[in-house]
Amino acid sequence: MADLTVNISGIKMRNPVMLASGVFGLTGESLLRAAKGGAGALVTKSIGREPREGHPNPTIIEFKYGSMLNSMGLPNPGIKAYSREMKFIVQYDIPVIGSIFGKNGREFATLAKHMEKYGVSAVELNLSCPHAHGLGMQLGTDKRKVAKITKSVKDAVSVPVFVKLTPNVTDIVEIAKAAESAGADGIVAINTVKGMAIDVELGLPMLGNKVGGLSGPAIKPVGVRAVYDISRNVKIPVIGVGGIFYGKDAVEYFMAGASAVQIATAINSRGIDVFKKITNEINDFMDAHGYSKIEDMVGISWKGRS
Ligand code: RRO
Repeated sequence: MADLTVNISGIKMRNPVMLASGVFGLTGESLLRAAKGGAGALVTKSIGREPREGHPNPTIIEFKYGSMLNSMGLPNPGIKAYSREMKFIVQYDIPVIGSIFGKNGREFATLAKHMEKYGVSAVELNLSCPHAHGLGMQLGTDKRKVAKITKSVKDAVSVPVFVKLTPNVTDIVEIAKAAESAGADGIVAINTVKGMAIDVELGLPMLGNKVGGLSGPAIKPVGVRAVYDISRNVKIPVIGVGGIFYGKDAVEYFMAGASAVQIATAINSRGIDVFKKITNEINDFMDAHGYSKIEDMVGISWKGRS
């Protein structure tokens, strides 16, 4: 039996398979279900200052083989009301990471302080949602804004600060480096890939918001490439996310340079105990290939072809 525990910037996890930010992290009860399903840590849905309903329906389209296009539009109850969900989940013995979004450094810092008060182990800055006006990737595609927001949050809280990046940029490495220089404790890569689908019978966009973010198996190579390039150029840990459905997908991300992984879309196909399933599959792979700890696999692909 391999050692599956990891320590990411001081956050100790029983396994490296985390719940990614998404609709599954909106309530305390659904976070608990992911914990019982075997997650090593939980990331909340992204929470903002005020309650937000999100974009008009339809907000999710499912494709063949498990990929999805969403434009939820950051629905959330607002940071004050979210204290109820946080009070519920922090009683359990599992790291909770508070995902937050705002429109500038001041707003992010205020949200981070609330999350810290609620007892999170870390905050994750959503600088990458692909379809929200003045938020998410509209900030996260500008390295100066990424640095400024990261620094504001670092100055405001003492818990680790992770920055979640968008793949919808020319050079993701320069954005990751800007976050690192501003004090980020980890990079999370990637958020969804901006996309669109059209109903050819109606001649209309399928999503209420017209554009959305693609997730699931279709984007795994995009995520692996991002993690590979980022992790070779920063010293802080990289958490890989995008299209991980099976243990070998997670192993691919470790070998690209990720120290842990996050799962969201796979819950829809494999159920809420997908975390246990993927952890067991990682363990089987490690046993079969003689790896004794996760670290032994991290970044091993770097020494291959140039
Ligand atoms: O809520 C969303 O629509 C959403 C968010 Br906050 C995000 O970061 N990424 C995404 O694909 N959808």
